[in-house]
Amino acid sequence: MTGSIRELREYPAWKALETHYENVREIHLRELFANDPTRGERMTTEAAGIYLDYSKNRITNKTFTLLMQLAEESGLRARIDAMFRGEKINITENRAVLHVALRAPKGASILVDGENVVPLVHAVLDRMADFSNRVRSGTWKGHTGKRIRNIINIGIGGSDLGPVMAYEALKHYSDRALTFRFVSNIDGTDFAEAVYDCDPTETLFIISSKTFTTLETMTNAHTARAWLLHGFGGDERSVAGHFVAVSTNRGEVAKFGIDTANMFEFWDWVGGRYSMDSAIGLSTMLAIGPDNFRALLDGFHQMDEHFRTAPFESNLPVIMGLLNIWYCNFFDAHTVAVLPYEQYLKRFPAYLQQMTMESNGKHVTLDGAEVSYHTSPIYWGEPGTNGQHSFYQLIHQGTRLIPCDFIGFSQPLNPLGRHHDVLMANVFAQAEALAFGKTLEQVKAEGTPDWLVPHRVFEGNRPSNTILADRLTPKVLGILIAFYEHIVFTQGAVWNINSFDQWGVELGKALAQRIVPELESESAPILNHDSSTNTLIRRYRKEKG
Ligand code: G6Q
Repeated sequence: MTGSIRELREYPAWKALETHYENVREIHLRELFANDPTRGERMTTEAAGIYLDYSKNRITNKTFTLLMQLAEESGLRARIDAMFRGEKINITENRAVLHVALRAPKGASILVDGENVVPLVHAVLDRMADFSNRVRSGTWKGHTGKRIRNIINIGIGGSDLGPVMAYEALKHYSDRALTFRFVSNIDGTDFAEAVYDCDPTETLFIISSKTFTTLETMTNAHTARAWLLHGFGGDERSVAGHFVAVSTNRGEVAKFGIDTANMFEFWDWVGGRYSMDSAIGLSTMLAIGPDNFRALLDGFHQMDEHFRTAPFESNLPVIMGLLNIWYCNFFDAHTVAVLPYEQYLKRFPAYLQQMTMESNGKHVTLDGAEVSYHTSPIYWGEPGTNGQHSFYQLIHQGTRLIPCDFIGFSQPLNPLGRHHDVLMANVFAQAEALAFGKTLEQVKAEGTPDWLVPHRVFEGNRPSNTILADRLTPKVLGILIAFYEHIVFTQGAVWNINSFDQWGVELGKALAQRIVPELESESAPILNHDSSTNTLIRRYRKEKG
């Protein structure tokens, strides 16, 4: 694969960036803007309904050119093409990576092992639409003939975070006659609270699990089954009207007792964290209806096409991915804050945490060699303006460099007096304050007593991107998610890592399986862990009563 032969740090562009960094690291954004009055218009780009202002980054024209050169040298173009062609770029699991096929229009052709998968995708979408229409209209009845009022998605990780985020993000478009809940945690509280006020005769469970073997999901699914049966006096026939499954594993679904006619399929070439636009999005479709779901997919597809075809210099995800590399690998920034100024996007940062960090939190290259540079930064965030009254202090005046992505919309979904103008004023003000700060002279000129002056200085020069779209519609949400998916892809390609496996979650899972019987056994078990783990287990056993 291109890029795997030479060590990243040996690329001419990387070496040039190292030298260039030393020349530009001290340059202040104040200077960059003062020397180029058109910077704020020039360093912007727009595609698929997204306007990106990247002018408040610590870059010059030369930085931009070198980053583009880095993308070329690391074989990004070939990697993009390989993904869209359905090549098995997830080499450690020998799988294609084709979330882009989930939103390809009818009539497109994407081959996996010689089979066009696009018709399969559309067949499942049509079944999902039919099912959603029946539930939403009340034609689908529960066991006692009542219509469904509560929908509970049981899943975890990629089978939960996307559905939760999308439900919250698109609540404005959802059917308010239906209540949606999401159970993920094996902590019994999650399930108990989800069903607290639900009537089993009006409740539908969606068991969402690619493998249908995940410990948390299967435990919650069995608890849900028991809860339902309890409500129906043990009548096993009730399961059919109240359980559906989303999975790749027909055998396990049948074993659980769900009629496979009520199973919605997806495929091993859809990674969990890239699956919210597959049948894993069934809860989303139930909430917003098939037409809105198709608009969401169309949004994804528009960004896919932009990523696939646009020259790197105007390619939104490529630019953003490279800027992240600039800060992560040259400025040694450890994190990226994603700050949506849109209350409906309150779970978007949590969703991005998995997408970015599970994808690019890797320590070896595709060849298995230890990397000699940092990979994924830590992604985190909260909606604005709430974050401003909490952690923004550190971003403005702390000792760490935290590049920020501000996300805002021109039109509110709930227009209320001045609210939206004030909200957006804060987006622009925060980015301005971070970039330009407030100098010692300015603070003094305000008549601040000398002893207080240093506390009130903002050094500025803190980078941010401002991402604007017109309105949070299903389509725009799709565009935004695909935007970040391809940012992650760009980073992973340059770092020459596999963004599509997640072996790092295995060890803890295996150790937990070993410890469960040690906690449950009647008699004191022989413990062979380290002294800390042994002591913790003994203390827990003693105290749990
Ligand atoms: C995502 C991961 C992981 C996965 C969950 C749930 O990319 O693979 O978060 O989605 O572990 O897995 P199942 O869908 O198989 O239950």
